[in-house]
Amino acid sequence: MMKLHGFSSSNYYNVPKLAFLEKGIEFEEIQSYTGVSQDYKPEYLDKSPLGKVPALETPEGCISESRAILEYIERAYPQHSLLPETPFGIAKVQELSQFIELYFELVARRLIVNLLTGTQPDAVVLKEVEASLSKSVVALSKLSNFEQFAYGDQFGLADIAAILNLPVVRSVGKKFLGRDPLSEVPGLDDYCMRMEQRPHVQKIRADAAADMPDFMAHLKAIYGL
Ligand SMILES: N[C@@H](CCC(=O)N[C@@H](CS)C(=O)NCC(=O)O)C(=O)O
Repeated sequence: MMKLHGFSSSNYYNVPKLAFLEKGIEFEEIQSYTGVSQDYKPEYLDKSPLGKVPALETPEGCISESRAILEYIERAYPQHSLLPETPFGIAKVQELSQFIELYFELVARRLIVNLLTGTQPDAVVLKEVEASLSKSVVALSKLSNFEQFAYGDQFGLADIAAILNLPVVRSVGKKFLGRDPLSEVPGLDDYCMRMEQRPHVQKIRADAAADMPDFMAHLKAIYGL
């Protein structure tokens, strides 16, 4: 059975986890927290060279990077496909997924430490984050109207990207910008509410909430946060 290494309050870990759940593939979860180095669980570096979460242990070896892991899962388990049938459709789903990760998640991530520790962000960084998110919000509505799913008429990889990578943007917006930038994207709030009703998304959220105290304790122990 595939072994998925990581922790349930990590959005990146939850990307392949949700793909496995939606496809109905059995997998084993192996808890691995961040902070890996030569001094802390160095053996994990053989699974994920930068010590990042997630890593997937397959019978042929390990794969790191959530995008590569998704690619593997989709090809190894074509049932309940998470991609459209046409080359154009596949590219559009990848475009949207990458867009959400690069221009929303990675931007908001700059303030994650402030979010977790309750500290005020650096004013320059905050300004940069706000400017980037404002631009991305306008652009996102050109890629999806979020009418039914993020792309097309069935649940897929773009939904996984949206469901897992956008919540941090809301949190950062509400906490540090005094507004939720995502509410400015037409259709997105209703779409998110619909997605939250999906049973596997609810499992992801419940597991994340259950893991959070342990993850916070880990951060305190390893980084003194
Ligand atoms: N590009 C990576 C990003 C993974 C990532 O940043 N994961 C976080 C946890 S949510 C992590 O491992 N952080 C620790 C670190 O960057 O050292 C992927 O898609 O898998």
